[in-house]
Formats: sequence, structure tokens, C-alpha cells
Amino acid sequence: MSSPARGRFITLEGIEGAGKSTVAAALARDLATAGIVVRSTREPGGTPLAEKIRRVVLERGDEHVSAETETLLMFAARAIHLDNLVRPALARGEWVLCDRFTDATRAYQGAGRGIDPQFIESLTSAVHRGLEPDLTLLLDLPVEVGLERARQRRLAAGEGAVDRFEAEARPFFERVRAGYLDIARREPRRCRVLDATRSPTEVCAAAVEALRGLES
Ligand code: Z5A
Repeated sequence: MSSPARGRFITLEGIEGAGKSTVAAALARDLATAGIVVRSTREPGGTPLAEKIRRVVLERGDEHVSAETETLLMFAARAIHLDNLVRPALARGEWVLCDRFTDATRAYQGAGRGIDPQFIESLTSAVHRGLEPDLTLLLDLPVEVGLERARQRRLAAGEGAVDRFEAEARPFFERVRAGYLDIARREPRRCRVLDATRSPTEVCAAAVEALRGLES
């Protein structure tokens, strides 16, 4: 019996409050309606062990965590996620929708924290082992809009505490946004930039449209 065609690997990126989770849910519904088996996942995390690393890396504890260590933790979680969830799902022919991936490391740890891009790219080639997303949707919006959405969502959920990244000030997120836009400029075949200031319905429709043609 022949093995199934490899699935598609789609990643969603953007600053906090960009609407990635909202778009991921809409894409998962659309693909399922088309009869495609979808695995929705996220980084850091996605498997039980990688979710433990997520808790460690997002928590604001008393002990100092350097930007290099933060980067290594992201890649440790990513290696587990790729081995135990992403690669097996793609091999079964499933489509993987991933809320954040390595572009987040390039944008947050690279552009945001100033980690050397060569350090990030050497870890990328060791951990990816040639796997790259088929498509990356970058939800772009002004930092103040994203941070306000995230603040409103926390208020509505009654969440007081902020994590290691939510605690950052606006200039950090400006660097992250610029870092993302730079990746999209350098990799136009893989990356599609969507204007995330539009209504959820409009952004989700643009995301669904961006996936057209990936089936062939
Ligand atoms: N991180 C890193 O540093 N390095 C890495 O390599 C990786 C991650 C992989 C956790 O990410 C943190 O990890 C992240 C970067 C770091 N920290 N930050 N910042 P996360 O993905 O779990 O957390 P997040 O980015 O903070 O996600 P989020 O705030 O949940 O944002 P979102 O998923 O993009 O947005 P949303 O939940 O869909 O929407 C936010 C709110 O806005 C919500 O109330 C929606 O109803 C509303 N919304 C959504 N779309 C719209 C539109 N179009 N209009 C109006 N309102 C909207």
C-alpha cells in the first residue's frame, strides 16, 4: 500500500493580540469542512512535555533566565513538538496548523532581545532538519492595537498576572513587529502578510483565501 501524501504545515505569527488563535480556529473549521484532517497546535508547547517547557519559559519567577536560555528552551520545546506531533501528523497526510513557530524565535529572541541571528539559525537547522512551513500567515497590526486587545481579553477573563512576554514594554513589541515584517520581506514565497486591523470576519476570510492552492 502506498503511503499518504505529506500533509501541509501552516504557521501563524504576529505580535500579542494579533488574532492568531481566532484565525487558527476559523481555518481549522474551513479545512475540516473541505474534508481535510487538521491538527491544531501551538508553540511553545503542543505535546505534554513541550507544554511543561512552555510553563517554565513563560512563568515570571525569581530566578534570572537569560535571553540565550530562553532561546534554548524554545528550541527544546520545538524539537519535542516536531518529533512527537508535527512530523508524524504530516507523514499521515494531516495538515498541521501551528500558532507560532521559529519565526517567533527570530522575532522575539532575535529582533526583540538581540540574540545573534546566527545562533538562532544554527539551532533552526539542527532542530528543523529540513522541515519548513509550507505557508506562514503573518497577522500584522500596530503594537498599540494588539496590546489593547490583549489587555481587554485579560480583563474579560479576569486574569491579573502577566507572563514574561506580556510584561515587556512597547518598544520591545515594536522591535518584534519590525522583525516579523523583515522576515516576510526576505521570504515572500513562504510568508503572507495579512492586515489584522480588519474585523475578525474579514481577517479570517483573507486567511482562508491565502490557503487556496495549497492542496495541489
Ligand atoms: N514566544 C517566543 O518568545 N519565542 C518563540 O519561539 C515562541 C513564542 C514560539 C506565548 O505566545 C509567548 O511566547 C508569546 C511569544 C513567546 N508572547 N507574547 N507576546 P502565545 O501565542 O501563547 O500568546 P500570545 O501571542 O500572547 O497570543 P494571544 O495574545 O492569545 O494573541 P492571539 O492568539 O494572536 O490573539 P487572539 O486570542 O485570537 O485575540 C486576542 C483578542 O483580540 C481576543 O479577545 C479576540 O477576540 C480579539 N480579536 C481577535 N481578532 C480580532 C480582530 N480582527 N478585531 C478585533 N478583535 C479581535
